[in-house]
Amino acid sequence: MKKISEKVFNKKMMIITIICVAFLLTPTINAKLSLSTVSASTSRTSVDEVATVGDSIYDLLIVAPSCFVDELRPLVCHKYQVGVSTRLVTLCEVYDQMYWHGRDGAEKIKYYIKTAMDEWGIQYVLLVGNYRLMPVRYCYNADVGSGYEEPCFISELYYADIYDGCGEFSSWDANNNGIYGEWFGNVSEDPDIDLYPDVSVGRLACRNGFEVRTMVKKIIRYETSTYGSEWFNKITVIAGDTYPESLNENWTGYEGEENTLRVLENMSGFEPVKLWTSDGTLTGTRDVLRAINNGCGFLYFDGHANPYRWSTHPPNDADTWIEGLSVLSMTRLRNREKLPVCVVGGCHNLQFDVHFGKLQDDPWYYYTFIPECWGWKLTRKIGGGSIATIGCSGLGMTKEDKESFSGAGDYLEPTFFKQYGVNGIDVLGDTWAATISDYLDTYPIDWNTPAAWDYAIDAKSVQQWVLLGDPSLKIGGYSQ
Ligand SMILES: [Ca+2]
Ligand SMILES: [Ca+2]
Ligand SMILES: [Ca+2]
Repeated sequence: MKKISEKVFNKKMMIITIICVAFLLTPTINAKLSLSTVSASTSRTSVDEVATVGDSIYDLLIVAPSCFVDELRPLVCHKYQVGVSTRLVTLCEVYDQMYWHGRDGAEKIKYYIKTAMDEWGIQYVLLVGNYRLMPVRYCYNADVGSGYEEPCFISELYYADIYDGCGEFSSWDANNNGIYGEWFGNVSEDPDIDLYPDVSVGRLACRNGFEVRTMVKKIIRYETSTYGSEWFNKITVIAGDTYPESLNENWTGYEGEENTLRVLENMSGFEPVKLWTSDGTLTGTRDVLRAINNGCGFLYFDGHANPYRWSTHPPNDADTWIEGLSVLSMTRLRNREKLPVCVVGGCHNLQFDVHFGKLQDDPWYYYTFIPECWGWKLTRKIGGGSIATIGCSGLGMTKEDKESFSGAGDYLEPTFFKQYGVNGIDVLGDTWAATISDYLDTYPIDWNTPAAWDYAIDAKSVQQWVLLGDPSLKIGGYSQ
């Protein structure tokens, strides 16, 4: 995917002022342009064709409920100022223009994204609103027989995997029954989903205008003030013995800590801060709060979680849990403008449909009764937290869940840091997308295999990997 930094900056600067003024003077957003004249079912057009067809080319598409438009205007102006041409459309406009396309809200949004890619050449999509305000797609790649029986989970990758392998719109519903990404039986009922992202998708899971204003301020401040800051050059990694050997003789070593070492290998230019249970640097929440408050550009947790808290084990001690951070304890973070990009390994940290969303059978056990999930609270926190958080909307999968004993989160998470630290991909959504593509290159999916087995787990690993944050975010900020 083409990076923003490679774009022609000067030309865009000339039109920034004009567009910003025009935008601010426009009482309602007119997204009609030529979108409405284009069939949403046409196949992909090349970048060259886009340049001749469309009146304008946008990098970033923001889709939001109309109640958030005023709060998002400063973000649109800021994006123009840093050379990211941005189009803000309301959900009503999306539904209006996609009237004849899409069976439900999520599919209409996906058709709109496809059209915006074909017409405008957009590379980034920012969805604004939690699951009540902005539709989510539930993916039914089921963990049958795993003991947890998670039939479905939120997949934001659905909005990013626009084209199938033949360049056609990818519905994720091959058998056309309105149940997406089905994998219940001995083979997938919705096989051959491409999964490769064609656009980078992130979400601000805001519940109200106050949270939108908070996130807009955080993003603008991060992109304009982070560059050159000393704190950014640190990476904090937090882990322990994820799978105590006492439970299974194959679980030798301290899996979480081993993964943090793989991450650090990929981030050789950064000063590491290690919090491990094995050497006593991680004894509880206070250690985590202190490390984050000191400032770091990146933050990586690897262990166990639910929507409320992240924890891990000391070495070979399955009975003891060491809590790292919870929705409650993160209110004590005071890292202010020193906002890390956070990647978290664990179950359900980014299950952002908690609180009467897709309630589990036992909301008290699964912590789905809480008002906001771990990943969103950390991201939207005032006075600190993260600038963006990446993790699992469903049950986090690791190599221990696979018969082949390789891949899943153990490959996915260190690969994010490889894409940034080694390959230099420094726009957050591109890093997210490149990580997923790398995973699929390494672990191609065989859809003619049973549910809940290795290939289904590989598919789930990427399907449930959610980015809560701005996909067009310049990691480390802009130099000017
Ligand atoms: Ca289906
Ligand atoms: Ca694709
Ligand atoms: Ca172990």
